[in-house]
Amino acid sequence: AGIELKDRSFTCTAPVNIAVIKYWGKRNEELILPINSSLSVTLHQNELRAKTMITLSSSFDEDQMWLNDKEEDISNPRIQRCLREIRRLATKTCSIDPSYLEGHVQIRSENNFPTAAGLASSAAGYACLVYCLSQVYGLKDVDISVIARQGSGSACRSVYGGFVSWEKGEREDGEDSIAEQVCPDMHWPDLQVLILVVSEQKKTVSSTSGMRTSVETSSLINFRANNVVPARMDEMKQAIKEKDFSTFATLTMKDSNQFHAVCLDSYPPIMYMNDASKYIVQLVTAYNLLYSSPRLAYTFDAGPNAVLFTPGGNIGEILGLVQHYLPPNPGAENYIRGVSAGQAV
Ligand code: 2P0
Repeated sequence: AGIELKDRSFTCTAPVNIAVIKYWGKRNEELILPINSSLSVTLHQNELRAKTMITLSSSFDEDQMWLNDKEEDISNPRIQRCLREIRRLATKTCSIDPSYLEGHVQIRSENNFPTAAGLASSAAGYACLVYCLSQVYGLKDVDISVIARQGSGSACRSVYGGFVSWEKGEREDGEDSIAEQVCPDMHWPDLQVLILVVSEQKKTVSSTSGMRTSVETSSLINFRANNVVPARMDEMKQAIKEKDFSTFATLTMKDSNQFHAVCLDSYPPIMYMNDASKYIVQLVTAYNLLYSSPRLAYTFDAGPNAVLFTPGGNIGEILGLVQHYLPPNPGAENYIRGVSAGQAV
C-alpha cells in the first residue's frame, strides 16, 4: 500500500558575478546581513558557471550531496538553512504533492572554474542550488535572492543577470536584504570582461573568516560602510544607466582598492593580492595615463586573480597588452577568458 510517486528532477545553471562595489562585512552572521550594499556584473554562462541537478524522491532515506563528483557533508549549516527555508515555503504554498515534503533530495553540483580561487564559486553555487531547489519544490512568487543570500551573501546577486545591486536592508529579519536588477545584460553589450587567472590556488583566508576579522579589528571598515559606499552605490548605478565607462572604471578601481585597504587594515592583516596582482594594477594605471579618461578597469576579489573591464572596441589592444606584458602562466589553464555581462539562472 502507499502512494507511489515519481521523482521530481531538475537541472539548473547559474553564472558567476563580479562585484564592482564590494560586499565586505556582516552585521548578522547567521542571516548573512551585510554592513554595506554592493553591486555586481553577472557574467555570461558559457564559461564560468555552476551546474546543479537535484532529484527529490520519497524513496530516498536521507539528503545527499556531491560536488564535482565527490560526496560532501550535507550537514553544512548554510546548506541546511537553504533546505529548511525552501521546505518551509513549500509547506506553506502546497503546490506539489504533499508526500514529496516527506521525501529527500540528492544534489549533484559542478563548477567549471577553480573553486575557492577568488572566482566567486560560492556565489554561483548557492544561487544555482537555491534556484534548483525552488524548482524541485514547486515554489512560485518567492524572492529566491533572500534564500540564496543565506547560503552565501554574494549568491543573492547571481540570481539576476546583467547589473545587480544587493541592497543591505534595514530590517533585523533580513527580509529587505535583497538583490535587484539595476539594468539587464543587453543594456550595455559593449562592456567587455576579461579574467586573468594568475593563480588557481585555494585562498588562504576564506571570505567568511576574513570579513569577521575585518569587522572585529578594522577601523577603516565602518568609515567605508557609512561614509563611502552609500554615495558610491548611487554614482555607480547612474554610471551604468548612462553607460559612462570612465566613471564606471574609476569607481570600480577605487572600490577594489578600498576593499583591499580594509583587508590590510585588519589585524592580523589579510593580503589577497600577490605580486602579479600588483603588477596588473600598475600596468592598467600606466595604460590609462596614455588617455584623457580611463579605458580599462581592474578589480580583485578575495584572491589574486584580476578581472578587467573595457569597452568592446578596445579588447584587441588589451589582449595585445596582456600578452606582451604578462608572463605566460604554465601552472594555470585559461589565463585569459573573455566574457561579458550575461543572463542569470
Ligand atoms: C563581493 N566578496 O562583493 C565580495 C568582494 C569577496 C570580495 O562576496 O560569508 O563568499 O558566504 O557571505 O559571499 C565573498 O563573500 O561570503 C564576496 P559569505 P561570500 O563579491
